[in-house]
Amino acid sequence: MAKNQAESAKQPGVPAKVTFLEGRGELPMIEITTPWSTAEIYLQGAHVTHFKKQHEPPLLFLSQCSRFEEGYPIRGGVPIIFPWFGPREGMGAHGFARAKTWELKEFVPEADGSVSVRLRLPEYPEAATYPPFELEYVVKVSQELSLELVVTNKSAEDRLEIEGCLHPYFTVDDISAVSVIGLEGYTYLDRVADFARKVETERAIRISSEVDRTYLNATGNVEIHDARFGRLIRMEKKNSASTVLWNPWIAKAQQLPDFGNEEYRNMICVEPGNVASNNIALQPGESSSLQVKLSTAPLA
Ligand code: TA6
Repeated sequence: MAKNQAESAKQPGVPAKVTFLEGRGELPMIEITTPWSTAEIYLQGAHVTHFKKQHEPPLLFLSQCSRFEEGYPIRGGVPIIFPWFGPREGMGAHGFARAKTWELKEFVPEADGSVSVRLRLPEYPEAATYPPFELEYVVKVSQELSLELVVTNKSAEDRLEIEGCLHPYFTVDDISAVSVIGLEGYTYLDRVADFARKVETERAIRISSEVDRTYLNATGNVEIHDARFGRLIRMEKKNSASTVLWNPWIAKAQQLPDFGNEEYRNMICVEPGNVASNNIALQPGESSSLQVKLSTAPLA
């Protein structure tokens, strides 16, 4: 992997570093090192593929079988789902933003040693069926990983209706020792039961089969407790009315060409967004900012 040493943060005494290089599949990638953590962002999809705090397992799961090819979504990390969630006749699932090359607008080494990277989705033909919009993404790397997806309706007269979601794959030691807390009481669409509407009754959700649930009007924060890693992953979110919970389990894992048959054991997706009946409608000039902060702590 050829490394071109690029700018490094010029904050006296703050060893933050931003390097631009060719990542896997020769796709352009940004490598970030802060005093607490490392991260990687591919320009394809503005895709955060790696975040790891020192002395901890990686926060994000990346499939060993992921393809790194232009136009093909990367499997793992944090895919950006926009402007639609789920399958769509004749088009890629989860919208086109994750398969397109984004533009790096700026990176800002902060005085505290963290680094913020701002990216923008350029105009692409696939967006022609929507009113003109601006889509920007800010990734802040520190002891935590903070993500903000901002969509603005640039039309002078048309309403912009979209679904948006951040689709993080979290690394877990073994899914059998994981519980998800914070979704109790919310109504969800159960994709594995033909999108039946159900109410979550579990305070601590355990995974022992395929789970694919869209929790609606679910504005609360979520925790993932990983008993084997002894780690708690906290997801604090703002301006997100939906949370999607997904683990493919055995059969679905075997159907996914870019996902290892056994990898379902080491990942879980908890996805903050605004999807289904929580989709976003913006009047001309309006913006919507989906924000999520991902942090970890020892599991008491
Ligand atoms: O977020 C859950 C989900 O919609 C699942 O149904 C599954 O399809 C997953 O996303 C992955 O989608 P992808 O298009 O990346 O294979």
